[in-house]
Amino acid sequence: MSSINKILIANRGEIALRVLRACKELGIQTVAVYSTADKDLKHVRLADEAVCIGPHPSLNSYLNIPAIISAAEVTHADAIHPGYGFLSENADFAEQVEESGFIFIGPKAENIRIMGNKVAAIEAMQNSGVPCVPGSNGALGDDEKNNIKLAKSIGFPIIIKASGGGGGRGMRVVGSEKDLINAIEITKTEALSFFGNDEVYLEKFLTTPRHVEIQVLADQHGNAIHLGERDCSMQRRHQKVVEEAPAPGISAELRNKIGRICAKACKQINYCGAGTFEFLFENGEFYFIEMNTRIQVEHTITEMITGVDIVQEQILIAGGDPLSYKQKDIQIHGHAIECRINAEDPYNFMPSPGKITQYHAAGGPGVRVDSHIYNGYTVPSYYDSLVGKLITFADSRSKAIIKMQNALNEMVIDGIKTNIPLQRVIMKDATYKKGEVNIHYLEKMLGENNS
Ligand code: MV4
Repeated sequence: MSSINKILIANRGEIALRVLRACKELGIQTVAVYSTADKDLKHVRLADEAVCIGPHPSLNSYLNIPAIISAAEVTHADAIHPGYGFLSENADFAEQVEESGFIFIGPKAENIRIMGNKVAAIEAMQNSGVPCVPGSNGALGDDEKNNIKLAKSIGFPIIIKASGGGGGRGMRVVGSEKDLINAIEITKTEALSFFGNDEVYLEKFLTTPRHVEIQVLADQHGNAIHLGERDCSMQRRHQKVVEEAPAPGISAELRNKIGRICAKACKQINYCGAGTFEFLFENGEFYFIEMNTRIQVEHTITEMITGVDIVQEQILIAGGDPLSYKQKDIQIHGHAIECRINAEDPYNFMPSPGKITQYHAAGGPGVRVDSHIYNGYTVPSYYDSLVGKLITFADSRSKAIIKMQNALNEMVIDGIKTNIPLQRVIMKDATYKKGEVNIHYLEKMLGENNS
């Protein structure tokens, strides 16, 4: 039985509500923490206790480690769930949570630290048999001749990435030898100022990949399973817009092959909790790029096709329970799509905070809405613009798309602008319907084509 009786939720918005619901279903008491701008959040009202941890700037509240740990102390919480963003992949936070006598709902600090350093992450994965992009296999040295030789042997175009980066920050594509040395120098200088670490590495640049990621779960007893893949190629400026599971065109055989490799890698590095292996997928091959050590926004679609409550599993694992499922218990059924609903202008993407005057959520069989908004709620301007996730589930991809078209038409959010009109366009798009979208598709469709 789990040693967790009370969880502090160190996040806000829809994911805080998602974690709160998981706690309630497990019979676990909840503590909400909130900034002064967030006293009206839905999960704050539903939590057993709520503690204001500071003013609206994230640095003074949701990123304020002493304030969060103090809130856990005064409420006698047993564990802290970090959600996504904020402190969720901060190894120092995970360490301080544990040193203060609380359970961090996530992997050990050491694993978070390794995955935060992309050179170390790739090295660990390569040693565990995960396929990686051909590249420098480590940080670049100072020898210019060596670096040119290396790039030529990989073949242009190549991409230079900062070891401290990730999620699209600190990268530079180089098309030919003449630009290489200068690009390395600029990327190093930027990396030092952005991440405090000037380590950079080099990879073959894949020109038209899809973004396909594998969800894993691992417990403290050496068990690890995979829950299949998600396709997250529909993105703009490294912000995912639509995700789906399973990925179009990936066979059960290919899924099981890459999934087993990921689960085995988890065991080899003593990984624990939920995790995501991010791959680029091109010409039928997977290339590892990064691992995320947190619950992700798009975990919902994997839940729909597997029936596994990933947040509940995170909590049970952190409490010391073994995984509730063996690999053979995991079956993939049907198809799920998630449309992210953002408070933003659907044409120029400017944030659109403000008061929601009318809210009617879509519904019906196979429709899931994960959102914290309600009639009269004011979306603050200080945080990211995600106000909800609309998820549909059906027995085929084409039926899930039709369900999503109808659900988007049913959804009413008045008083602010949302990207629902853009999502309606995407769901009618012929290339999307064919399942032939790569990571550049949406920006091209929008006429932006900037990368
Ligand atoms: C790449 C790549 C092409 N080739 N690496 C961007 C985010 C970060 N996770 C890694 N990224 C990329 N790495 C190689 N060797 C193209 C991207 C990339 C991308 C990846 C996933 C989703 C969206 C993207 C958008 C632009 C570039």
